[in-house]
This record gives sequence, C-alpha cells and structure tokens, in this order.
Amino acid sequence: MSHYQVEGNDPCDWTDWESAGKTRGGPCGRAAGSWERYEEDAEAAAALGANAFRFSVSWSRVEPRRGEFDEAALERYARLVVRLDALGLEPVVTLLHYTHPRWFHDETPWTSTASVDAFGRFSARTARALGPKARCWTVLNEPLVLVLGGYLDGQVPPGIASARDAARALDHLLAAHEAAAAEIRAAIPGAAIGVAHNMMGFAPERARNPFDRALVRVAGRFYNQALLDAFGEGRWSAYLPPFTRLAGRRPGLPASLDFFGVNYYSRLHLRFLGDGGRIGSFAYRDPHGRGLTDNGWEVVPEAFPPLLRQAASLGKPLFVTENGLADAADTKRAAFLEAHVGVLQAAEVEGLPVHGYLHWSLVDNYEWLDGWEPRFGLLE
Ligand code: IFM
Repeated sequence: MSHYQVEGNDPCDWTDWESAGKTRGGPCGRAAGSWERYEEDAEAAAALGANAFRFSVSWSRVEPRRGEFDEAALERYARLVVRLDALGLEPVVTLLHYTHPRWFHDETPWTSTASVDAFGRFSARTARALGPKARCWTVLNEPLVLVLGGYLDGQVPPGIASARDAARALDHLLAAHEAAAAEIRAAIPGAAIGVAHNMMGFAPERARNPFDRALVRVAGRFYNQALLDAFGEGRWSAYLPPFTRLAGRRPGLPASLDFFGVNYYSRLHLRFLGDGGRIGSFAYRDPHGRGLTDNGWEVVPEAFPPLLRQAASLGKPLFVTENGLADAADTKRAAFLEAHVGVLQAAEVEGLPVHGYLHWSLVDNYEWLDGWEPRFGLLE
C-alpha cells in the first residue's frame, strides 16, 4: 500500500494537483481511511496469511514545513511498525511513493542538489523513529515513472516537461537513494535497502516487422534496463527517441543497494509509425483472449519471467514488490494470482534469487491517474 492511495487527506503536492482540477481521476479525499485504521489493515493481511506488509511514509505529514518534523506523525508510523511486528508481518517501508511536501518543489526540487540533503534528513528522522523492527526498505518507488510523469511529460506533479530537468531529477533521485541508504544503515544496522522498479513487458505489434522490433529493444533498454545499469554499474544512459537522453554516473550507487524490487503488471505492444511527429504508438492488447483488466491492461504472466531474469542479472536478491490487477468483479483475480505465483515457483526452480512477493494491493486504493474506478484490492 502507499500512503497517499490509502491514508486520506494527505496535505501534499498531489492534493493541490487534484484541487487544481489536473487529475482525470477526481479527488482522493478520505481514501481508505488507513491513517486511522492501518492496524485493521494489518490484521486483515495477517488473517489472509501474509507475512510481510509494504507501506510508505508520507513525507508531507512527517515534515509539513521544511526542517520542522511532526513527532506525532512519526509516532503514528512507529506504532504501525510495532503492530506489524507483533502480527508477524515484516514491515517493508517505502520513503518516496510519488508525493512530496507542499514546500518541496519550490524550495528543494529534484532538479537541485538541495533535494538530496532534504531527502537524506527526512530519511534519517524516519529511520530513527521507526527503529530496528523496520529492517526492510524500498527507499524509492518507481523513480523512473516519477521522472517520466513529473518531469518529461508533465502529467503528474510537479508537471514539468523538459528532458534536461528529467535527466537532473533522475540523477538527484538516485543520489537521494544513496544518501537515504547511508542514513538508514546508520540508524538500523543490518537493514536491507532496496528500490522498487516498475518493469514492463514490450512486444512488437507486428511480430516480424523489424522497425516494431527495434522499438521494443529501445523501449526495453530505456524503461527496464537503465535503472538496472544505474544500480549495477553506477552509471546509466537511457535514450528515448527522438531527443531524450537520461544519463549519469553515481559510482556509490551499487553499494547502496541490498536487494532489487520488481513491480510487474503488464505488457505494451509497440508499433513503429515514423510519421515525423511520432516515432511509434503503444497499446495494451489481448492476443491470448484472456480479457483485459478493468483499466485495460493485458494479463500476461508469460512476460514476467524474462523480466525477472533481466533483474537477476544484477546479482542481488530480488523481491517482487508489486504485482496485481484491477478487477472489480473478481472474475480474473484468482487465475491471475495463480499464474503469477506459478512464475515465481518456476523462477525458484530455475535458480533465480526471488525472495518474496508483495501483492498490489491489500485494499482498494486511489489510483493515480484513474481515481477510484480500478479496484486493485484483495479486500474492498
Ligand atoms: O497503484 C500503483 C502504485 O502506486 C505504483 N505502481 C503501480 C500501481 C498500479 O498502477
């Protein structure tokens, strides 16, 4: 679960974005009320047989004004960790899941180096507050998705559309990961530090078309591989035609990572257009006739194993940090779960180092671009 999607009434950049009418999905409002009832959510997870619980910390609640930390908010998350521990649920803590405090984009934006210090401070305070029961950290959720949406096409806060800013933002996010890892390790010796990376299957719309196939290679390198390079080699260079290159170097990054988290949902079919304006088009399709999910995504467990292999090439333990589907009528969920867990069984036999699976999501939650319509929850 992520704080904004379940807690409700979080005073952050996303709330302002919604009030300004910039979302398709309408307001998040009270969400699932988890700020008040996290412990009930945790009990429900335990009752389902789970042994881990991923949640994120709202930076805007913890540091509502720059440099001023809200001890009560930190204490709220610390209480949750104690309860998770008592229920036998391993807390998996995310520090940045898309939203920012209201002051952040004006005072220390991701395009400036000040962001790294700001995030480091927030991470240190949070790690100290949550303490040694919080052993497992996915510092950043889907940093590339944040950069693409927030800095390259401006669809989500801060609503910037600039390749230069996107390159800077990614560099500083990765530096912030490194800073956070150091702070968490100092506060909680033995903590395991990871990242949650959204990985996507890509297929040529016309199986034999060389241009569609080339597009698939470019997309896979940009979307899936660049972040693996960053955490594996400490440098990355991602090219998105025609004019975008996100490149950088952070030699300390590999040592700041203990495990790699894969968020996997679906696959896109790419078609080369080359009509001057657009290089290609992408769409979800249903070649196997399984039926798309409620938000139109292909159900395709077959695209999962190659991505796990690609992630395993990093040489670190893997976790599936997200996997699930929007299915309000619950007609596809059981088969989806069986098929994807089956992939993990096969991965284990193959010797891939997959150490855990976190389903997305425990309860229905606010979906960033689509509001309350897609129902990802195991529980309504
Ligand atoms: O709900 C989101 C989550 O916040 C990040 N990963 C993808 C999920 C489904 O869109």
